[in-house]
Amino acid sequence: MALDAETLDLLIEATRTFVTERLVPLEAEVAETGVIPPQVREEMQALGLFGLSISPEYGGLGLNMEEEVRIAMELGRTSPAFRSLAGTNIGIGSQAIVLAGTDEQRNAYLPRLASGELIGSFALTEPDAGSDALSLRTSARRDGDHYVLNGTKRFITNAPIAGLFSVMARTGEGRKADAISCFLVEAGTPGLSLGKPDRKMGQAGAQTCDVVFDACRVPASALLGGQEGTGFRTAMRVLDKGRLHISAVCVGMAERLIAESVRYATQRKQFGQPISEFQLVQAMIADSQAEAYAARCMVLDAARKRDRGEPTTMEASCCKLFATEMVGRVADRAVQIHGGSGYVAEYAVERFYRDVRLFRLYEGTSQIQQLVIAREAIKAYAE
Ligand code: COS
Repeated sequence: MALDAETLDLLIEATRTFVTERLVPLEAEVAETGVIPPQVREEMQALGLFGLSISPEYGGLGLNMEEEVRIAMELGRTSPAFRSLAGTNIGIGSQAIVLAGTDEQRNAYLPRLASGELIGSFALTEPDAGSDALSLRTSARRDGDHYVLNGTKRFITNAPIAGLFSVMARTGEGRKADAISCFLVEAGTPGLSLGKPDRKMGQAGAQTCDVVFDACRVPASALLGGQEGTGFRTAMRVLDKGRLHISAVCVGMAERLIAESVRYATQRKQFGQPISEFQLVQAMIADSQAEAYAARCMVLDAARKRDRGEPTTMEASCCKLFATEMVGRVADRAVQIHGGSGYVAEYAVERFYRDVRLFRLYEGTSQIQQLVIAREAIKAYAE
């Protein structure tokens, strides 16, 4: 454990209280306006949520993976937009620097990412390179002491508020990992511009847009780790961790959906009794509970394995596949238990049903997780 048990319990408790008392009451407003009130960001900063996974050396809490997923489960119990605000700093927006940055890069950015003063964003996906990340086209051409970036990144989480982008760009030819490098590009660099905010099916308040590089010049010191050709493998390692974190968020959301379902089912009466007394409703609650518990166990097991320093590429994908599909089924049952009320915006489950759809898509679709799992399993069992 990176924290002693008592401190971890206090942090979990503080996060739970913050979620329940502060964030849950704001859910409807954020869904309506698409804006998270600025004070919420400050309160999340004060709790240390932006720096969960960044070492104390740089001002973070330095949680290990088990500790991080336990906090992510708490954050999962409310609208995913809140988690998303700190999510890139905890995960994909900081971890490339943690894993592969030079000392100068770590010193320059990690303290401000850990405090939440700076928002980090991860720019891998492109209009023609989604699941097939190796085929990305954004280029970085060396020009003396600089690189010049050209290309478009798509669906970039937190881009509208980001101060720093980890950008995967091509420094070589061909569909191979060695051809891709990672650059740390600051917002405001001439040649970097943003598209208009995406209008999404759900997760209002979580902001995404295109990031466009048009002859964007960055100093050679912006090359992550000072080494060309390592960006793709770093991105994959970042995603191995991110997929576990997202799985934990899905566990928290599933538990919230079950709580909403039980609350409704015990209050709603039909045929002269609460609908929770009907076995067909109970079956839906039972299936959701069993599946959420299975996902919780998987995520904790994979996180502990990662903390022991063992490879967890396959386990992370197993968790991402199971937990994201699971929460989709749980949300569907939650709407079913709510009946017609589950289809109207007054009830949280209507919104969560739309929100959770994204989990099966970002940080690798379910189909990409299947592909990774199958490859790793075939390798392991063939040995
Ligand atoms: N950790 C470290 N290195 C990894 C890795 C991992 N988890 N996964 C792949 N690599 C390395 C491979 O070892 C390989 O290196 P070598 O060239 O030295 O052999 C290299 O990266 C290329 O990998 P691979 O040959 O497996 O590439 P493929 O195109 O066949 O598959 C997938 C790569 C499909 C797994 C990858 O593109 C992917 O995850 N796509 C989804 C992208 C995604 O999640 N997007 C979400 C956007 S970010 S929110």
